[in-house]
Amino acid sequence: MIRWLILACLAWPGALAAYNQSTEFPQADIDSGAALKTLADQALGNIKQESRNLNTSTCRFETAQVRREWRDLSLDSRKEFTDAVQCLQNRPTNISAEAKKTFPGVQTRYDEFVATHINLTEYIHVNADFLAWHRYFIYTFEKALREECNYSSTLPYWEWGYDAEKPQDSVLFNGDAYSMGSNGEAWNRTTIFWASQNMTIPAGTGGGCVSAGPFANLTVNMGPINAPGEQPVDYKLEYNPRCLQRDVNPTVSGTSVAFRNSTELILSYETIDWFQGVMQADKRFTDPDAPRSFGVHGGGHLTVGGVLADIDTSPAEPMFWIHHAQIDRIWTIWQGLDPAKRRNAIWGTHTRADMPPSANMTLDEMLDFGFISTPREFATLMNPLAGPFCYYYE
Ligand SMILES: *[C@@H]1O[C@H](CO)[C@@H](O)[C@H](O)[C@H]1NC(C)=O
Ligand SMILES: *[C@@H]1O[C@H](CO)[C@@H](O)[C@H](O)[C@H]1NC(C)=O
Ligand SMILES: *[C@@H]1O[C@H](CO)[C@@H](O)[C@H](O)[C@H]1NC(C)=O
Ligand SMILES: *[C@@H]1O[C@H](CO)[C@@H](O)[C@H](O)[C@H]1NC(C)=O
Ligand SMILES: *[C@@H]1O[C@H](CO)[C@@H](O)[C@H](O)[C@H]1NC(C)=O
Ligand SMILES: *[C@@H]1O[C@H](CO)[C@@H](O)[C@H](O)[C@H]1NC(C)=O
Ligand SMILES: *[C@@H]1O[C@H](CO)[C@@H](O)[C@H](O)[C@H]1NC(C)=O
Ligand SMILES: *[C@@H]1O[C@H](CO)[C@@H](O)[C@H](O)[C@H]1NC(C)=O
Ligand SMILES: *[C@@H]1O[C@H](CO)[C@@H](O)[C@H](O)[C@H]1NC(C)=O
Ligand SMILES: *[C@@H]1O[C@H](CO)[C@@H](O)[C@H](O)[C@H]1NC(C)=O
Ligand SMILES: [Cu+2]
Repeated sequence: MIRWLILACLAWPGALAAYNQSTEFPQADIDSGAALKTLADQALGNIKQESRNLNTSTCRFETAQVRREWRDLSLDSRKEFTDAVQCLQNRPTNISAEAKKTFPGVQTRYDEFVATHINLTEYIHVNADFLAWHRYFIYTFEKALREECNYSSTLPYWEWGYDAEKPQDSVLFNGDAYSMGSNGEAWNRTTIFWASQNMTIPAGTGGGCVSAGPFANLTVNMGPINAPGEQPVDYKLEYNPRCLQRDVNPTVSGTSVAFRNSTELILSYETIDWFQGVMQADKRFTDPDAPRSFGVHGGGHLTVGGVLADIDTSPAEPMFWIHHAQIDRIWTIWQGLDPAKRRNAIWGTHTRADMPPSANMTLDEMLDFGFISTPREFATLMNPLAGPFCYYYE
């Protein structure tokens, strides 16, 4: 069958090429990242083909923007990114005096993103629009960097697999001028109680404030809300200036965001309910007898720990954008391996894990983006090469 399809393409060069998807890999290739690379390449080939078939007037694959892995950026490009993030953090907010009453924590333009995410947290996680909402959320951030801070490039992504074994030794956290800032200062903890999850988790290698590199002096203006080991603020949008804490955690990364974990996520699930459910460790899709997993989504948040582990407040941590670019990339690869079936696949309701119970979402609904954008139709956010978007991952 496969051979027939390839022959068919050779015989009629103008005919549509069949979409490709490998499903079997040696374990060694899954663990090394070679399988994920193959899947990413196949998905990209399919996406390119799909985009040609779609032939929209607004986005051509050939001229689309390309998002790259952090390590594929030159040192100067890495610094251009962190400079642009700092620029947005230093720009004033222009929310109204009226809005300021409900959102007193918003001090900067950057905080508008943080407050929007805090405010909508219960309606954008473990529900139907989690992936699409975050795709557009990080896109508007990338756009703000370009339009308001003269950033000339695209959002980088963080391939967790490279760092899963020893994230504390990653070039991302070495604390030099070309990093994302250092780990937090070492706190001597072995476990941390995570009250909102009623769960004790293994501690990481830091815990305190980021001490070196670009975000050493960053002031986080809101939270903590659901952070492991922290007492939550009384009102979740209140002004509570504090340092950026990190607790880079090899125990979590080794078991939740290794190449094996992201690759198996992509290979194991045919339908969006399971794919997004396992990605977020949604209890409705978790085998209670299996070893505990945070999913690659929670796993990335907890690998950095500190502010990034506080799901509500997490966009206050600059790692949020490149972690979520990788989440978006993993979804893009999964969609791209079978675009005919997966491009517009959604499942779920409006509320987190359907608590309280709410109606199923539909693609014609408008999604709320708070301070950062007028509402967008769900259906327009399903393809990175269509709707408002025009990018792919390399
Ligand atoms: C599928 O793989 C074949 C063989 O490698 C290749 O010729 C073809 O272009 C691929 N199709 C797409 C859509 O990428
Ligand atoms: C794509 O659309 C343009 C007009 O928008 C048309 O000129 C071109 O021939 C189309 N290409 C294909 C491959 O259909
Ligand atoms: C003020 O906020 C609006 C959105 O609420 C945005 O479109 C506009 O660019 C902002 N203006 C400035 C100067 O930041
Ligand atoms: C962006 O570039 C323009 C034109 O060079 C300049 O006027 C503006 O101040 C720059 N903005 C920032 C935030 O650096
Ligand atoms: C860390 O805590 C352990 C157990 O409480 C203690 O034995 C050890 O001396 C502490 N190390 C440092 C560097 O504080
Ligand atoms: C928290 O978990 C413990 C055991 O792990 C359980 O006994 C307790 O009832 C739980 N508390 C809540 C509020 O769910
Ligand atoms: C942080 O701020 C302090 C005081 O303003 C300054 O001495 C220090 O160099 C800054 N550190 C970094 C990494 O920017
Ligand atoms: C994630 O991958 C690691 C390393 O291969 C493995 O030990 C772990 O069991 C995986 N976790 C899950 C939930 O499959
Ligand atoms: C919501 O979606 C589920 C799963 O697709 C379906 O079983 C259920 O009937 C739907 N509920 C309503 C009220 O349409
Ligand atoms: C805050 O949430 C409410 C209700 O969930 C919503 O109507 C409003 O648009 C949100 N505002 C912002 C700034 O996110
Ligand atoms: Cu989020």
